[in-house]
Amino acid sequence: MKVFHSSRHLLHFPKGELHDGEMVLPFERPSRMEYVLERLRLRGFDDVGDPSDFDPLAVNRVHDAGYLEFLETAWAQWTAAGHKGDIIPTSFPVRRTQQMRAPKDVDGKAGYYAAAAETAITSGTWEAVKSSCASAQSAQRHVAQGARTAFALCRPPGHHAGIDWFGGYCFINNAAVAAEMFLQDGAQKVAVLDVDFHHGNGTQDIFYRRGDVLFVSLHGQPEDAFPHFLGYADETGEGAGEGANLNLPMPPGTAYPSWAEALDIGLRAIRDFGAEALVISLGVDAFKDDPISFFKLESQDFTDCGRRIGKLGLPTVFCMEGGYAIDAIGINTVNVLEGFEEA
Ligand code: OKP
Ligand code: ZN
Repeated sequence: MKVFHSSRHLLHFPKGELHDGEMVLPFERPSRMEYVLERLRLRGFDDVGDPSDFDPLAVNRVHDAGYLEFLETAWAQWTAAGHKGDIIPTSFPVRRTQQMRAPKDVDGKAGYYAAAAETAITSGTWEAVKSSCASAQSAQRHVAQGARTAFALCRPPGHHAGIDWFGGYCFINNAAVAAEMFLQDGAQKVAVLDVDFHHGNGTQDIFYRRGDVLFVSLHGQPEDAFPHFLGYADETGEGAGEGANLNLPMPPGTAYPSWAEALDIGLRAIRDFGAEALVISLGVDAFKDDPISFFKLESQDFTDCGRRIGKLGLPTVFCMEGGYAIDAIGINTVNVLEGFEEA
């Protein structure tokens, strides 16, 4: 299995994350990648390469132009305005009951485009974000050219990035970009399966009114878990997208037997939908020791999960999302890939 990864992710390293009322070392930190790379090496995944250049085309099709311009220019505006720390949004246009506008001031603009305040933007964030997306794009191209699968080791992750918002450590929705590229290449129907512990609210936002992409997400129920405001089972899509959104929320303490039942429901939906290609939002924070999640999956469960996904027999792109029990993130991630290859 080919792996795409860029060391340019190192350019994104916020000093802190606002968590439990304190600034802590971000859970989503650069060293996560080292653990995954080391495990890949150990298990013989030695075809690890840099992605080709970032291609804005499909990105412009899933994200808002003003939002992308904000991401690209935010740091220059922030420093020009004389601000000293990282960009951390603090004012938000809540529930936009009247039309609210993006301001010129960068502090206000950061809040306008933010879905949460734990995610900071730093000097190198945009470069890292582009390199992360480029890995997803190269993995998609590799699969579109005939490979069965490829793994995009993306950092920062993407599934909380909506049409015009960042948050939950995400800026560009890598999985959505890969799905969009399969459509551009001629697929009629594509599925995105999100196995990260957190609901992929950004991916849902992007495809909610579209019938060409089925979005399936297994996650901690929104009553109890980030991202809090979407992810309920009755969110099934709208208009042309009606029936093309499947949320499978689960309560605290969920272990593999019930999680795997939900996975099978999701996989059946993907088969029934007639997807020609599959993108996996591969977070491994459903793991029992994850510090910010509440499921109880064991490391060997990730192998079985990969096997079940592999049995679908679809061309499949894996995009790295979350996973914060960092000494296990490599084992759990590579277990999914090995299970997939076995199937
Ligand atoms: C990203 B991914 C702050 C709660 C915010 C953010 C979690 C982002 C998860 N105490 N937590 O889906 O793994
Ligand atoms: Zn997550």
